[in-house]
Amino acid sequence: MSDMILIKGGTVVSAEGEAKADVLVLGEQIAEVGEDIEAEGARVIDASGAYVMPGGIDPHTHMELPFMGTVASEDFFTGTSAAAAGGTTSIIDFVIPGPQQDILEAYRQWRGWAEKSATDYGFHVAITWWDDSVKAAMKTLVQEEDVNSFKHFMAYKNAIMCDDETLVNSFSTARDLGALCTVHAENGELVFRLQQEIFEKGITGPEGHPLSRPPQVEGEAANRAIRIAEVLGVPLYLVHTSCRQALEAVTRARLEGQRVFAEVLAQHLVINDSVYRDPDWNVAAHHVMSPPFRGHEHQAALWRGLQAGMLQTTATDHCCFCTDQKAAGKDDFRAIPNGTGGVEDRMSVLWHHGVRTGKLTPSEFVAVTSTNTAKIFNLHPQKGSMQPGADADLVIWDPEASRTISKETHHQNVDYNIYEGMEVTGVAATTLSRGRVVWEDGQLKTERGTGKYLKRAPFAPYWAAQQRKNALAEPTAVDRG
Ligand code: URQ
Ligand code: ZN
Ligand code: ZN
Repeated sequence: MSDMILIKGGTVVSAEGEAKADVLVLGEQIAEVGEDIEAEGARVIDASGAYVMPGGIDPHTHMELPFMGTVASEDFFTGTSAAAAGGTTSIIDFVIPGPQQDILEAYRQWRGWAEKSATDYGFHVAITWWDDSVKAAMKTLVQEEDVNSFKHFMAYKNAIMCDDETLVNSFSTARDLGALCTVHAENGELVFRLQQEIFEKGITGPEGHPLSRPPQVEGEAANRAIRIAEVLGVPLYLVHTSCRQALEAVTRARLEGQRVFAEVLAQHLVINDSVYRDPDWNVAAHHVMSPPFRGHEHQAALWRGLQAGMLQTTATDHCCFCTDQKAAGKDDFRAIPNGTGGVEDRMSVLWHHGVRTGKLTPSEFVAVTSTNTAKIFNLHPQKGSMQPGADADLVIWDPEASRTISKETHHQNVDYNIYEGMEVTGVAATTLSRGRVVWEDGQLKTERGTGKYLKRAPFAPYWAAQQRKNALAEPTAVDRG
């Protein structure tokens, strides 16, 4: 394989804008972006009529996650390969230690599993319990393992849920280390109570799932996490924001000057809660994820939030459980493993429903699928950038090609697709991962183990210091006038 690739005749799109330009890739990096580049001996890829963009970064996946008594069906090789087929070239997955499990041991476990990845990957590490050893482990992770974000599940009581004491301890430790705190915002106590009440009423099927997790439950937790972060002076990132109430909490905080970021999942934008009323139990169960799919009012709010920059990133929360795994909850919706897939489809779904409807420009598409994530998680400009010197994680995007999403043709290791039958225009024609062609002509060319661990340095101390200063501002003098 040539280690010099010249992508000719395309329109280069970055988060800053777009222009007709060629792109020269040397080895693993972008060497040059400009007009009429010549490079003798290079493999030439014709990109006329196509966009050349940074590969997608999915900041929220769960490959081979042990969860709710089973293990997610997609592993790091199949998952990163499927991602590449859809134009996504990096993922940030989650290390999720069990209650009382040694954090560093869990981290090493996940690093081992991820060695089979075909494209680059990083990790957020979940803080699921607390004592001094956890505090010490957080320091080791930031300073020796280049992890700069920690995850907190405010739901999943009696499993991985964090109470407020753990949140406060972890948030303040993260602040002192220059790390970003991320949260799954749902009030786990309320979910637990509502699940019991709904089940006792005789509602045992998947339709009970959204009833037990109404938007208020997410809004409360989002607001609580935001206010805890405000008092402690630490930047915060909300994963899978799914409803108006959580978005309003984020918007309020951002307008008050707080450093709060929020992610939206492609599936929450385009699939609504009617899926839980599907007469086929399996189809309804396939959509059991948390937070659940919502009504149109929420979807419209999420699109507006994305357009307005209140939601900065898009993700998938790719966490696949096959039909027979979902069947564990046949008689009790509380036992249906929570999770849906879509790592392969995010880019096409967002292009089709976002760019082609005029909600997003191509540059905004790049921002919300790649560059913003790279910036928020300190991967920029190595990732999410078209600058010389950046990793050549690129997608040659055919904006006019169409495909019908289906389990019959997808590359994800799961026996259904939540977007089944959706026709999308805008597809990844060719994908490069650090200069290697991993997807072209409808064929995957990924290799097991070629992905590299993404080191993410901590943030500059002023990030948190500024917020702390704001939070603890000196009281102003009494106005006696
Ligand atoms: O809550 C999550 O992000 C995980 C563990 C996956 N499942 C889900 O329903 N979102
Ligand atoms: Zn979650
Ligand atoms: Zn998740």
